[in-house]
Amino acid sequence: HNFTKYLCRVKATSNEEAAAKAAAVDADSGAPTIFDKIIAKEIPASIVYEDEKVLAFRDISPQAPVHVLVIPKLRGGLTQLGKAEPRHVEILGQLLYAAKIVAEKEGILDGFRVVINNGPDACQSVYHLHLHILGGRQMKWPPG
Ligand code: TR5
Repeated sequence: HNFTKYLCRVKATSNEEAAAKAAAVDADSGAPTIFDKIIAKEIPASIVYEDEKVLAFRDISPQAPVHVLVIPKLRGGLTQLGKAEPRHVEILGQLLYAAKIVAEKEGILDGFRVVINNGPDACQSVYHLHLHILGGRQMKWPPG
């Protein structure tokens, strides 16, 4: 798991890459993540928005002046977008709408980015589906 984070920050050798990807695949075990503890309020988070279905809180390692994560509260939930099924369509819409509410609250409606890192190749590090809402600075394209 730590290896994946390393890979996603620096250029790694192919051996390291293979190990990191293997670790990341193992990471999607469906086991509870740190985000379940945030939902349960067992560990603190800087909450920006919350309703019955979703929770939005500030990223602990912000990559922009505004960096908020939006997650589904559902238990036994979705670990990554790539595992979504038809039954998830409603929550997926709710997450995206919550992204708009967060952008509005944070005053970044003039420009913000919504990112979902899916799986090892995209440097997903927490296997509980989450949207990154980034803004408050000029964003660049293409992303890295
Ligand atoms: O890499 P992906 O796309 O999976 O995004 C996971 C995000 O979770 C990263 O941007 C991390 O900085 C963020 N993160 C990780 C932890 C954490 C957090 N954001 C808020 N609070 C957190 N706590 C308390 N613990 C974390 N391990």
